[in-house]
Amino acid sequence: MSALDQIVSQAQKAFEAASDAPSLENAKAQFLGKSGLLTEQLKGLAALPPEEKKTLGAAVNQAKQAIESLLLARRQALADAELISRLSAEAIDITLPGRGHGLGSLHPVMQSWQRIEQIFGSIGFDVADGPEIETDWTNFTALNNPLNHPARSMQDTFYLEDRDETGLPLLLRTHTSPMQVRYAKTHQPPIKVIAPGRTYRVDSDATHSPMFHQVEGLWIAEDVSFADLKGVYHDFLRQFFEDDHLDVRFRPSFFPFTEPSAEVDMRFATGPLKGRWLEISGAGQVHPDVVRNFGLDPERYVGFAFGSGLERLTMLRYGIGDLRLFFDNDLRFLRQFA
Ligand code: 2NM
Repeated sequence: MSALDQIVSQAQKAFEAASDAPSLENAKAQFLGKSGLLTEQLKGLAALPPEEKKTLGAAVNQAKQAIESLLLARRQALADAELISRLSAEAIDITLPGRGHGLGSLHPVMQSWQRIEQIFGSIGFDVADGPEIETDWTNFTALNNPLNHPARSMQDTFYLEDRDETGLPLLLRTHTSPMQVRYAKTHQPPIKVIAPGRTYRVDSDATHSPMFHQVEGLWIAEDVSFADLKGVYHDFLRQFFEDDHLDVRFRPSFFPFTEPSAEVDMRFATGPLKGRWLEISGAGQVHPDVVRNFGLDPERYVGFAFGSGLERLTMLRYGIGDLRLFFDNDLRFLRQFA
């Protein structure tokens, strides 16, 4: 074997022995580098006579090409091996079934909200929706709340630092009645509307949450009476609780925005709570001053209003004993209503 052939086969062995790219580049330097074995051969040519220089030169060049193609082949082989090992290390099993997405479901309070809209919608009530940040006038004054009423105190109402155009601080609505005011001022009688929504009071214990839901109803026309209120509300409760024989009673009470006013109690005819009177709502005939604040003539228009807590209605419907369960986000609780 010629010296050149020996160098080529030495290079082949060195390249084979290189197990990664850096050691292959080191091996390349041993043969093709500045003082590599083949480079030394080329340097040796200079001293030879022209004839020998020509033949030996051609042979050295051939050997160089052979080494270069061995190098390229080895580089490719190492790159392929690297790719294959990365592919198998990063492999994912695309035949595994997916984890799936939970569908989710409506919170029980929201289910009550929808039920109530459906029931009142079926007897011609519109649904009003409006701001949760309210003015002093719509939340209190228009509803006949005197300026010194305790509900207006900072102990009961969340006030904002921003003020309205009259200079009074804005507030988080303490009931949905301001929505009734907004609706009545922008619609002509007969007005039949419910206003469900979030309300806020400075109150937090086992039976009070600082945010809670209310639904209020309002019916204003020339000829509605307390008898209509009793009929509508009684019928609503029977439908909502799916108890056709549920009883309702009205007890005299006081609200600034209604006169006369009543507390509404109900009594199930069936189920675990059967036979016990339960407070469920407040109601009354809308006070003439409030009708006037709606922009209507109280000599011509009368009507009634009522208000109930959605949490309370929902607890009674499902037999839930603790208000705080609604706000804990515990899936074990919520899944029961999915
Ligand atoms: C209640 C009880 C009684 C009520 C009054 C009005 C309005 F806007 F007409 F004045 N809306 N809702 C009302 C009346 C609310 O909640 C316990």
